Amino acid sequence: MNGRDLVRSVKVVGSAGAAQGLRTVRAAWRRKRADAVGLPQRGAERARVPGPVRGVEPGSGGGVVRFARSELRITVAVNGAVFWGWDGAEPEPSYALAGRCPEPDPRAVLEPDKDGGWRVVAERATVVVSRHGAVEVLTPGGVMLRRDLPPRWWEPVDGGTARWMQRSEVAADARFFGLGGRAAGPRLREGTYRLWNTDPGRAFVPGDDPLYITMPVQLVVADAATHLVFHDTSWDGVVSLREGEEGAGSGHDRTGSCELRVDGGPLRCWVMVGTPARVLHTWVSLTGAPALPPAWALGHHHARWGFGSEREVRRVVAGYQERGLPLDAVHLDIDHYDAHQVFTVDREQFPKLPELAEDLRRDGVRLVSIVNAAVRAERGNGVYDSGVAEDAFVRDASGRLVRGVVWTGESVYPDFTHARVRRWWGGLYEERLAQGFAGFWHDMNEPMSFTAFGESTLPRSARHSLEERGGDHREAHNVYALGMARAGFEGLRQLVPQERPFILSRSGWAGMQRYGGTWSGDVATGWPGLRASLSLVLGLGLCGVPYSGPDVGGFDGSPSPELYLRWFQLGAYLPLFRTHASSRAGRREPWTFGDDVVEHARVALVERRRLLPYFMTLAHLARRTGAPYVRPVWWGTPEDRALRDCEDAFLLGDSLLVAPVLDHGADRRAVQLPRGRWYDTVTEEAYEGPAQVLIDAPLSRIPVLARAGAVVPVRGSDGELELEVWAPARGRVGGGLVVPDTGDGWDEPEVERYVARWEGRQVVVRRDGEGGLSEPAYPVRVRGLRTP
Ligand code: NBV
Repeated sequence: MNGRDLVRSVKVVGSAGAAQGLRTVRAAWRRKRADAVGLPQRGAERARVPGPVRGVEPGSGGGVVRFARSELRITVAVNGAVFWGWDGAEPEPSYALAGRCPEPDPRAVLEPDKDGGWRVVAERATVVVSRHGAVEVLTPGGVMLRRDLPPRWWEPVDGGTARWMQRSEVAADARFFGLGGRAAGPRLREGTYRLWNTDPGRAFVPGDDPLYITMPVQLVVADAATHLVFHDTSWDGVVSLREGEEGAGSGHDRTGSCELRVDGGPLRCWVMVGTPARVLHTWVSLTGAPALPPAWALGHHHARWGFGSEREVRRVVAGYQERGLPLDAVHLDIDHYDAHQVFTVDREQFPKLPELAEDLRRDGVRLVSIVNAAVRAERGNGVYDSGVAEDAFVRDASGRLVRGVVWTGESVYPDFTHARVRRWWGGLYEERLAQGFAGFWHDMNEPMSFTAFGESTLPRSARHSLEERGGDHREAHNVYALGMARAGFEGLRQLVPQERPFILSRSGWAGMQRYGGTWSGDVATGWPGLRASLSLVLGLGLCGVPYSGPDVGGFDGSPSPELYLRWFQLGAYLPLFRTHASSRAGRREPWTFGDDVVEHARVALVERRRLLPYFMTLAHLARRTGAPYVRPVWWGTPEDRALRDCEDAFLLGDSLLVAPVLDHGADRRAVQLPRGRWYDTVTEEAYEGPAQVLIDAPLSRIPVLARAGAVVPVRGSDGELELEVWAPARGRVGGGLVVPDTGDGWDEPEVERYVARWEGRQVVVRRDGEGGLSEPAYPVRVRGLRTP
């Protein structure tokens, strides 16, 4: 047991009593024993490399290159993504892909290259395979983006899964992003990042790694182009990154490097090349469009572990209402369950939940329920009984149910890698809907099991269906939560077909955006935690998961009024805007931090409400294009190297640049601007980028800048849509998109396009539609006119 495990076990024992502590000790031993008998022992291994090339077999979209000891399949798909797989690996089956694998692009052919190698020339990238199995990806102009050296496998002599390693080089100027939700970043500096979804067991800070969502997805930004590479294997692994260095014109550049070591599974990957926007578009065309949240989910949410009773929920909601503070959703945590059991209600403290839900709904507030993955292993618990009848729970190698420990005590885990089990689980949301819940918040689905020592999850030997192919937890672990999200999503589609499901999932994997979003998990209260909140949202967005946000105020402890406010101000510009905290933490209602904070929080809440049509538009665009709402400042200008290193500001869509205050005591801050004119949205002062400018950031607000020419849909004081237009620079044309949607159904509103231009001394806005230019149907307000 290492020091950290000890601390964790002491914490669990201390917080949940001696009986629970004992359970975690027993569970840890059980896990150890199960793995001792259920896992193949690591014996002698044989190392292997592909060896020299022997021949090729051309096929549609590419073909197969044969080597002495392996073979490499390369296929360019019609969406422009390039697939390659060693040892016969094909794109399917895959948990990441949405539906069927895209068709091969018949224009891409395998042709001989110099020195006995081969290449495939496609529209957006050229792939060159050397005669020893190195694979290079080049831009169409021939600039090298990535060079994967020949892989290496270690195979157990007596059969079984091979481990493998792949080392790659990237350009000296390249920067790494992605790998799921990481607490430090979004730029991933030199270090080792693990690929194993993990509850850190305590509130986390930057540097704690891994966290709940890991993904073998790297987005690499370099002068020549951006590329995304996805190694499609769900097995445990580590990625070691080292950024390159440029020799300041000396010609001695050091390339960046990446080394991926994985415990098993196929060695196969997808690469897509282009601009960041193009790459993300290709990525979601492969792994699925991000689910569209219902309009209410883009408002403000208040969550709390430990409301404890209906009365307390009503009291907090009334607190918002009495002060005229906008509120759109309230989340109930495990304390509203009967003895912490999922899909139950504590009837004493929450005797009339449907009535409460209805009352809140009348006031425009939705109720969201936590949904835990583990089920208390006890006869008489309806979910357990029906799950046993359905044979839904994970078993060990000898066929016994695998038991873990969570708040409910000894618990079992549904096997979400089986379609039948997902259907059964999805049906259980009927009970939640009957209680009046409108949204769902999946927790503890790494999956988590409290443990006195060792890993806080299921034994690696635990058996899973893996869509009836059969396998164990080593392969199923990282896709467990993805399966749970799918179960919830598909269940809700059946139960309430007219509504868009709302699901947050703490853990997940590549493709999770198809079913919903996520939140930070237990981010530590403190300034470093505030910073981590932004890193997570940005990083996840670059992996195709655009909807997320932190626990505003942090999960544990008590933030100072200043920290709380700064967190609140940041949260107001993130897709999920939710205050939440642990049952042991201090209060999080804005009014508990004093009069100034309430007034400043009110400004943030009112501004969020005003921006709702913009957020809704961004949600629709994310679904159609994969572009996250929250983007690094380099999104549109990745060639601007100063921006690549900027981690303390972000673009909200195309139009706004948000510069949160992340430091204690700051009342102004430096902001790195991309090229073009930017207006401070409060003072209307104009700045010209690229530049670094100092902007006031009094406690009452964080700097938000609007791009000159932007057309931003906002909610006017009468609640109707208005266009806020920021004057283009003279001689320039601006514009923006609007997707008018205020609902939670499946209507497909049209994307409206607007253009803004100077006509004489006026800025004029027109809708650019099928029949040409027309007057907008909404009121228009032009701002930024003071600057010539
Ligand atoms: O359900 C309680 C908490 C929840 O408030 C939090 O948001 C999750 O990240 N949950 C973790 C379980 C905590 C177990 C220690």
